[in-house]
Amino acid sequence: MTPTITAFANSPDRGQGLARDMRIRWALEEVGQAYEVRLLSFAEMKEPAHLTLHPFGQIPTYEEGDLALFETGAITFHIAERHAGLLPRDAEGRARAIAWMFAALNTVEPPIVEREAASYMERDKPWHEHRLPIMEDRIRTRLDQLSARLGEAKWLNGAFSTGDLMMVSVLLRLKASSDMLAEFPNLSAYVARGEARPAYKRAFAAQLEVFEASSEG
Ligand code: GTB
Repeated sequence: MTPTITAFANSPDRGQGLARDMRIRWALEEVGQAYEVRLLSFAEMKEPAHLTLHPFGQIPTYEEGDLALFETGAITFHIAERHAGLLPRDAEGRARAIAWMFAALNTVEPPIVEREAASYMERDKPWHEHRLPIMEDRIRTRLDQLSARLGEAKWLNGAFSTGDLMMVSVLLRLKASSDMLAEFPNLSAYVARGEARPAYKRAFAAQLEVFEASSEG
């Protein structure tokens, strides 16, 4: 059954691939699963029809027959469990890959999102210039630790996995809004390896097409 995901009809990132539907598109491309996309306006995301799928009125969602999922971690995990290619076959390797996925979402992404949100919402506040270096230090600590763990390895846990997919996605968000990633050459190269994957490129092109179509109209 072809799953349907939701995405922004007008993504604020103008097709840079930073909205979270990109992670799901990438996972589906990695496993070779075709999918459909339902585009939503901001207003539609808050309407009852979408709220039954996503209690917080956000994108992305994932529908496959009777199954409706929200949260990129849960959706990506579901895809990785149902198809070969995103999780190691052995139980311990799978557990480690899943740990990296959670690390991306729970440990690395929060300080990145906090800095980004503050730059939108607190930029004009008197405390912002004092808080910004504190937030950036928090991010740097995580990058430093991640860089030390990755070392010269290609991926975080042997072969490319859902843990890398999520970590690269999170780091790309930082790369789009700061120069911090460039301070860590092995992490920059890691992200570039992710972006070079054919599945990533297909997913990126698909979401860019949405932006291009909306700007033509
Ligand atoms: N924890 C959830 C998940 O992982 O699925 C978070 C989902 C989420 O934040 N969705 C955002 C959303 O629907 C879109 S991705 N926001 C609308 C709302 O909450 O009302 C976040 C995002 C948006 C825009 C950019 N950008 O323009 O660069 C990047 C990321």
